Parts: sequence; structure tokens; C-alpha cells
Amino acid sequence: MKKDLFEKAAEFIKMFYSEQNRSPAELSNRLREIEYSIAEHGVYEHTYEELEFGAKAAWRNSNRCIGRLFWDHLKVLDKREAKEADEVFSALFEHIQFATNNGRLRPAITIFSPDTSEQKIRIWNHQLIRYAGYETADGIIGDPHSIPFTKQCVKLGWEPKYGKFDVLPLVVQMYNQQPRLREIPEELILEVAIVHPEYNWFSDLGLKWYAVPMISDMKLEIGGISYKAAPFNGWYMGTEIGARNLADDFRYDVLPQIASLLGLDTRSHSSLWKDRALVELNAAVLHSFKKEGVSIVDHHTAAQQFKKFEENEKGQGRDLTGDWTWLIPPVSPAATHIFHKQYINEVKTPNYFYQDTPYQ
Ligand code: HEM
Ligand code: NRG
Repeated sequence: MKKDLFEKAAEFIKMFYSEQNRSPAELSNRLREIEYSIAEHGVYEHTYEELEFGAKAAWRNSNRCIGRLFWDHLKVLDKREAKEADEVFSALFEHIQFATNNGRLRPAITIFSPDTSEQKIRIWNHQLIRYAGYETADGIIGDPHSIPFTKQCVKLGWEPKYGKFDVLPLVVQMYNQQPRLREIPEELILEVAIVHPEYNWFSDLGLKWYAVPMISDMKLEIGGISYKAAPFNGWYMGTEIGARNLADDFRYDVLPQIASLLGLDTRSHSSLWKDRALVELNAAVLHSFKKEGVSIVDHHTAAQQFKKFEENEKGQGRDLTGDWTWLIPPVSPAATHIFHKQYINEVKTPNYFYQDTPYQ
């Protein structure tokens, strides 16, 4: 077990020191220090530089992410000292504010103390900002994806509002304690109303989405150390909202409404009403974010950026890994280069991993 940790640590530290061109003497000193720490305490602690590099490399190794060109521009907020739930909530509010930056989104990660310490921290939310979902006698209201988590919030005393776009509270659990729940101050939440560049009626659909995707339920693994609370964000690719969140028939399911407002024949597949509604919805999402000055990327530009990432990695002599099934965009995939090549889906560490939900 201890041996296992040292091996993982050594592999990471060697990678870090070689990429940073540090001297062999520094490397062997650091390895000795870590070996001693593991022998003495069963764990070791990352320096800030190791943590920063680890979080960036984990992004670089995220096979499903098309946004990896910018892996080296990740702001790493070290909150390992947070010991109380209140400190964690404050750090999460700070993260939201830093990342949002009035619409000029900044990729960031906030890292809380790892699993090895006394204070285990879990964030129950899937994303820091996410809309509630309710099952009612008259059908589902809001985001169906959030139904299980919304139920938990209600169990913990949250008052359901039964709106289509109710921002859920943050739920934080410190080791061995009851989870705590806190509303996000409204002024921190940036949202974009979805309007269409040509169709004025589009705004009558009353659609909107939040500006910043901040995944908060994955664990960051660096050199054998697991950071289970490490929320991160970049910015949206338009299709995530326009072809999935608002479009999937098991999510907001707005394509039939859009198609009928476009005057399309929704009884026949071959009228391509779904495809035509998808294109207009995706155009509306990109137009709306741009109009409000909120960072977003279309899937063609994102694919070009990913091509540049592929070239950079090759130039650095690193093997590219990727998950084709996730890298291709859900709209017009064959119009991007990604569709036409193969990727090796080998999982390297550091990386971000799924973990068990802390509730049933
Ligand atoms: C997945 C884009 C930043 C880590 C994805 C996906 C897209 C995407 C489109 C697929 C999502 C889906 O189909 O649900 C972007 C863009 C970014 C960005 C445009 C802008 C900077 C980041 C950052 C990190 C990251 C900063 C971590 C530091 C990941 C991971 C996944 C992912 C781990 C897989 C998520 C899962 O398995 O559920 N990204 N990303 N991305 N991205 Fe990025
Ligand atoms: N599809 C999800 C978000 C997944 C991650 N996407 C990003 N990540 N863009 C959704 O909410 O639609 N990021 O860190 O920027």
C-alpha cells in the first residue's frame, strides 16, 4: 500500500521535474523527502508547484475534452487549508466570481484538502451552478438530470420553488458530519437569455442557461493522492447547451416547440424538423452568449483549437490520447477533422475521474 503510493508519487514527480527541466539533484532530493514522508506518516503533501502542474496535466490528459489546447492556462486556487464548511462555501463563492469575471470566463480549479487528511470534503453538487428538476403530478419541471440531487436538497430542508430554471443550493459535507446547504448569492450567478439573431419570437420560449460550467463531482488524482473536492471550469462549447441540455428529449426537450414555431412538419422524420430546429437553437445559443459578452466557443472553432493541441502535443513528443465518442461534437460531427481520425483512449494520470455519489 505505502509502496504503491510511493511508486505513483515517483512517477508523477519524475514527469514534473523532467517537463520543468529541473536538475537531477533536485529530483532525487524531492524523491527522498517524499519517501521519508510516506514511511513516517503514510502520506506526502504536494508543493503548490506540483499541485498546479498536476491539475493542468490532468486537464491535458482528459480524453473526452475538446478544449485541451488551453491546458497550461488554468488558474489553480489552493484551498487545502479550508477546515470548516464555512470556509469551503466562501472558497466556492470566490471560485464562481473568479471564473465568471463578468462574462470574460477564466478557466480555474479550486483544490480542497485531499482524501488522505482528517478533513475529507465532498461537494454533493454535480456542477456548482445547475438548475433543479422536480417530478410533479403534472409531469417534470426543470432539468430532469437534477431530479435525484434536488430530492436530496429538499430532504436537507431546501424549499422547492417549482420553476424551470431554479439554481440549486450548494451542498458541502465535511468528514463525518451532516451535509450543509447554502444558497449561492444571486449577484454571483450569470445567466444568458436565449434569443435568435433573426426570429423575434424565439425569446417567447423563455429559454436561458447559466454562463459557467463548473464540474464539482469529479476527483482529481495526482501522484497517488486523491482530491475528491476539486471543482473546475472552462467555458461552454455551444452544442453542450444547444444540442444536449436544451435539446435532448430526456432534458429540456425544446425541439418540437421550435420546429412548430418554424412551421415545420413534425409528423415526418424526412422533413428534417429536428435537424433544422437544432441548427436554429444552436445559432441562438452562440448569438445570445456573444451578444451578452459571455465566453463561448462554437464546435468548428473548438475542433480547430483541438487540432492545434494535437500538433502541440506531437511537437512536445507526447502521445496524444482521446475518446472519439466524446470528442466529436453532437452537431455536424463529420464537418470536423476529429470525425475522420482515430484516437487512443488510454487513461493517463494525473486525470479527473468519476467517483461514487455521496448520496443514493
Ligand atoms: C469534457 C469542452 C475546459 C476537463 C468536455 C466536453 C466538452 C468540453 C465539449 C464534453 C462534455 C459533454 O459532452 O458533456 C471544454 C471547453 C473548455 C473546457 C470548451 C474551455 C476552456 C475544461 C477544463 C477542464 C476540463 C478547464 C479541467 C481542468 C474536462 C473533463 C471532461 C470534459 C474531465 C469529461 C467530463 C465527463 O466525463 O463527464 N470539455 N472544456 N475541461 N472536460 Fe473540457
Ligand atoms: N456538458 C456539461 C458540461 C461538461 C463539461 N464541459 C465543459 N467543461 N465545457 C454541460 O453542463 O452541458 N469545462 O470545464 O468548461
